[in-house]
Amino acid sequence: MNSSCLRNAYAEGHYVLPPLPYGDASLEPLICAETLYLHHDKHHAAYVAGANAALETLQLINAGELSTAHASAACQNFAFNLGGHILHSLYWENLAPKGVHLRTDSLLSEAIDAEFGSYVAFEKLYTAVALAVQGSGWAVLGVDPISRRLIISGICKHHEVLVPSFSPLLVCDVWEHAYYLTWSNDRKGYINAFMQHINWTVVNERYEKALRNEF
Ligand code: MN3
Repeated sequence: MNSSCLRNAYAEGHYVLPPLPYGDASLEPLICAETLYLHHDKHHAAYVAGANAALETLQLINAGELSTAHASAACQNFAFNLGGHILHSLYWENLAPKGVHLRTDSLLSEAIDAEFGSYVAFEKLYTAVALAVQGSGWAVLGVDPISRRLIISGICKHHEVLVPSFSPLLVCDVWEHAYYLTWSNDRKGYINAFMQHINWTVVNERYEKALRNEF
């Protein structure tokens, strides 16, 4: 993982909810203030609490104070909740109130052109993947750790259909709680608006760190 926001997601032995980098109403009309408040303060907070609870269960098993019969469920809970904590931390940071353009002389811009042909082609594929996620999940632009190439992939829930060691650069939450109050069932409208609010400076920094294997 390669983002500075994750340093604010853990403190003194516990996962913690990082503050939003902007106010609740900053992403209107993409995301209404009520959605942003509920999404951050309730949904993301619940994943933080769930990750801490699952970690505590695993520590009890490790200490012999709880049966190993609980291990499978604890691992599932840990992956789901920590996955949610990580993805949401990345999500808040890769959005900006007015969006920040991708510099055409940036490494990421060159890589997008090389991999997808053009920014427009990238946007089309990313949107298609985000629309195609079945049920609740995420669209992710990331770096394959073997080829170092850019890949667009979908994630089911927070932790399924996930490539190990894949470095996420740009994540879009397509769970209904991310957009339903603002966009109703129009997921495509939400994704199109999301594309206009990306903080490409942050995404390019993540790309450069991923290439340097910085975590
Ligand atoms: Mn969410």
